[in-house]
Amino acid sequence: MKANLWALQREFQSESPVTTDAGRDHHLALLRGMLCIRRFEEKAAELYSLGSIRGFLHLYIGEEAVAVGAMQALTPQDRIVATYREHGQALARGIPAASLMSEMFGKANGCSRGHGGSMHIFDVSRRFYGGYAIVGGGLPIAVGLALADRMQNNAGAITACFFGDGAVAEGEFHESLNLAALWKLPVLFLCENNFYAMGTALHRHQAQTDIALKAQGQGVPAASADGMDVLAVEAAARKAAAYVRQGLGPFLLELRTYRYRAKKEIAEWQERDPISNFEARLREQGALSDADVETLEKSVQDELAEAVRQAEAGPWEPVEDLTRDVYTQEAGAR
Ligand SMILES: Cc1ncc(C[n+]2csc(CCOP(=O)(O)OP(=O)(O)O)c2C)c(N)n1
Repeated sequence: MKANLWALQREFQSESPVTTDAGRDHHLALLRGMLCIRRFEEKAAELYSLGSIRGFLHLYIGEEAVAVGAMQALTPQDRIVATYREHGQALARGIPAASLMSEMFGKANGCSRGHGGSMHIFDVSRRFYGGYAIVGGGLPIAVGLALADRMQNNAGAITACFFGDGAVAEGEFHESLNLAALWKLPVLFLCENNFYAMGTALHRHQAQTDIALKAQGQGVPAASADGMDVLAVEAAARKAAAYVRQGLGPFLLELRTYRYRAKKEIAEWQERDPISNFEARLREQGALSDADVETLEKSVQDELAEAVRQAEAGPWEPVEDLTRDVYTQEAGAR
């Protein structure tokens, strides 16, 4: 059994991840998805500096291909657990920008009624279970959700768990992978390796920097893909999700990406920017014109302008709701 798992892993790694046979509409949807995240984050940074958004704000600029590509492999029945840098996953999952922006303003019309803010985006109707400020905190939650699906016979549903390379330093990472493998639970672990735990380089906090190898140590097959290439992410995520869906147990996909930070590195990584590169590729194929780009930009700008309008106009939570969701309410009290 194990031998087959490692063979699957090699197959992932030797794959040349360039294209899928998806049509032009699909490609434009991927591009729009990434563009929407980029523009949303730029807007959020601006509104943060104006004081409209307070608390913490962790942006996803540069990593858009990971959220958008991976989300293609998931169905509405699947569950998603993310980190504190989760605006991208939330938008890619279909949480409306207005609901997200209102949450970041702390307004009652936000998806977590303004109680969560940027790091605690939650939307049960879309099976989006956070948003965790605790590094690695989402992994055991994901394993628990997958166990619940197993116990409730929700065959075919999988739980996708996004986490950063910083989380592999946590005991929870090893404990979660071990239990998921031991009980063959349907968890798709998605490691967004941007090579930094916020500001600490991977090689400065890990003796073993090969994350796929760490997964193997816990009996979880793993593979790596180019997280700057949305089609490569989609292809790898589809394959990994199909494996997990068969009931063979968890799989870990490491997506190598970059969040723009150090000046020297920014220049190098910007050449691999997931949006401008994908745009250039579609243009080369004659699948994208200037007019298309203008239309996409305009539709994203309109959507975000409306999101900000709703966030600004949204009501504050009434004082009476201060303890709501803190203590159990009596039945019918809501
Ligand atoms: C359990 C825990 N320890 C420490 C922290 C402080 N902390 C906040 S972000 C961070 C690094 C996280 O790195 P990574 O998961 O790679 O995410 P990135 O910021 O690179 O997206 C740390 C250690 C925390 N939030 N939770």
